[in-house]
Amino acid sequence: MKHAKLSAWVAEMAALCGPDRVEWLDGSEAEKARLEARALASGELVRLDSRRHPGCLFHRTAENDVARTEHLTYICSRRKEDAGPTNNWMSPEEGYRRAGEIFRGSMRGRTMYVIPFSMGPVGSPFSKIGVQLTDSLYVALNMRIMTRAGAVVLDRLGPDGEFTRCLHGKADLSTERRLILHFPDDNAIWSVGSGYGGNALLGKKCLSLRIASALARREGWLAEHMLILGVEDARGRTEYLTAAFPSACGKTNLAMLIPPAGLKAKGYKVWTVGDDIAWLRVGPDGRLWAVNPEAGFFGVAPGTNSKSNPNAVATLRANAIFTNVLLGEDKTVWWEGGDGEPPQPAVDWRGRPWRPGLKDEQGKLLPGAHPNSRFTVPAGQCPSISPRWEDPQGVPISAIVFGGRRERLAPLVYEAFDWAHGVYTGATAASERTAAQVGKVGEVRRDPMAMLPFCGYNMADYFAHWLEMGRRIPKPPKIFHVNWFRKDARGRFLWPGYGDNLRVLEWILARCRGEAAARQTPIGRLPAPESLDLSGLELGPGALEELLAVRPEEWREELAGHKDFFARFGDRLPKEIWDQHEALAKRVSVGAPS
Ligand code: GTP
Ligand code: SPV
Ligand code: MN
Repeated sequence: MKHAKLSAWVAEMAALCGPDRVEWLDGSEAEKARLEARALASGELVRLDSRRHPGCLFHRTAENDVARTEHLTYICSRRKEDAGPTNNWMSPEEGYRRAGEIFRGSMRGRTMYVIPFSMGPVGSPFSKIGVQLTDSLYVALNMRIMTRAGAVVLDRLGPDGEFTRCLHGKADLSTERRLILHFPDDNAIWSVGSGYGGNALLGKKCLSLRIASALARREGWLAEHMLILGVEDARGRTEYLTAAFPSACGKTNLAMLIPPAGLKAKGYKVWTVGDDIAWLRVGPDGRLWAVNPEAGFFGVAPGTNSKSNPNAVATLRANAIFTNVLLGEDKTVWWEGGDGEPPQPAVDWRGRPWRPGLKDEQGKLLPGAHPNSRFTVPAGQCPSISPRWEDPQGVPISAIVFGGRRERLAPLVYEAFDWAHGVYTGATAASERTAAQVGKVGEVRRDPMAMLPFCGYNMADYFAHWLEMGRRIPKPPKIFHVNWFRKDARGRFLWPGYGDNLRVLEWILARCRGEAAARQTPIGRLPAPESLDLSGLELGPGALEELLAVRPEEWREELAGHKDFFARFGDRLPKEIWDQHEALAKRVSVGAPS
């Protein structure tokens, strides 16, 4: 079936980029073998040991290209104010011109792959179609894992279906000639000069969050940086929740949680629906329903081991692509916080010889794997994958959880008083910067709904849209805030995290059913002393009190940060956000006992 607009666009982009060949991908197994063989021959990919890592590949990106580059990421809306103060903006004309100059002739000697893909199960009412053009085999092979790609999508698109036009090229991979541009008014994405995940796999953050969030606002739904999981109890009842944490703050781990020994008797089972992105719509029953638009996981490797995340380790047994990890001469891979001993001899993420304990000139320990090294793997291989993960209708959501990485202040968990307060709680979430983005690691920055780098329009309008959604959902989920990352004075985590986080989810879901007890505080409802099940858990002395402490004086300081952040939006910020701000200020100034 011919789609005239699609053919014309591909021809136009090929004329701009000048590839030697244009190849349409069909998604078949034969095609996968062909692409892999080509990438192995060129050295772009390395085949791993077939016994230890069957079907797995290794790739190293350029040293200057190992994380998303937010300072080179732009929203090219027609009007600057529509991008808002938290996004970089460029006019569409300037964007097309500047990126066009970099793209021009950049694919000479290369093949341009045409990848039709669906975000969401093909044919689901939630789903959106994109077509990505790329000169990277690594990107093409990753897109085949992360999305539903190939001929079925073209069939679905028909002769005149809508699709997001996604142009990607490596060019010379220089940061001087790198731009990640979004054109929400044109339903288009142009990304040039990077081969790294979130910059280059355009179905992920670019389409499913930045472009989709703008679409979602127009169409009355939500595109969010959230995992989706189901908790099944001993009686076989499954309840679902979504959670928004910033990059590298625990979404993949929570989505694949294994119940801790102490809760074993209760017979819980956690089902993974998605680990990074959720698209949410109001269902016919008046509840909020969610699908995971992705088909694979692009997860953080360091820290993944058979104790912290056994499901991820099992998922990674085969057919994975590992990026920027340590590579042994024996063609096995390893990362800091991974299982077993690192292979020797081995080369690090920069391609240099590496051994444990190796230090740089300043005496700093050098890691073998980059802190943002990643794996790509089909979601269907995950032992905890939900039987409903590809349900075209999605799953019904009982609770929405916001969170971040905060050493201090934010307690382990609290419940918002209502939807509007929940929106305020999400909008004021903050987190310490991680290695998933270029910049100073550890610095606290506000990251509303974990969407700061991913909202494709003015965040003031985004808050208004969230408030509006609350009015449009007859049976809205309850909203919560969690923080697994509180530390004691000596810098140790107060909460064990990982599997033990189920204890918090248990309280959250019980609250949604009106079952667990809570204590009213100025910031929200916290677990009443005996309402968290801590059986089998040994916390340090005073740890629980500290984890559940709410200190009005600390919150008064935090409120100043909220105010500074919101002031950036000027008149565009919904009045309800200021109302919530004032109400919170009043509650903490009264100084209710902590
Ligand atoms: P993105 O893929 O970047 O969006 O990240 P993510 O939110 O999926 O984060 P992920 O689950 O990959 O975890 C990132 C890091 O946080 C890893 O090093 C984990 O080991 C660590 N981590 C995850 N959950 C917990 C937890 O409950 N407690 C502690 N202390 N660390 C955690
Ligand atoms: C994140 O940074 O939130 C990720 C990885 O999930 S990336 O695809 O690079 O955005
Ligand atoms: Mn993410």
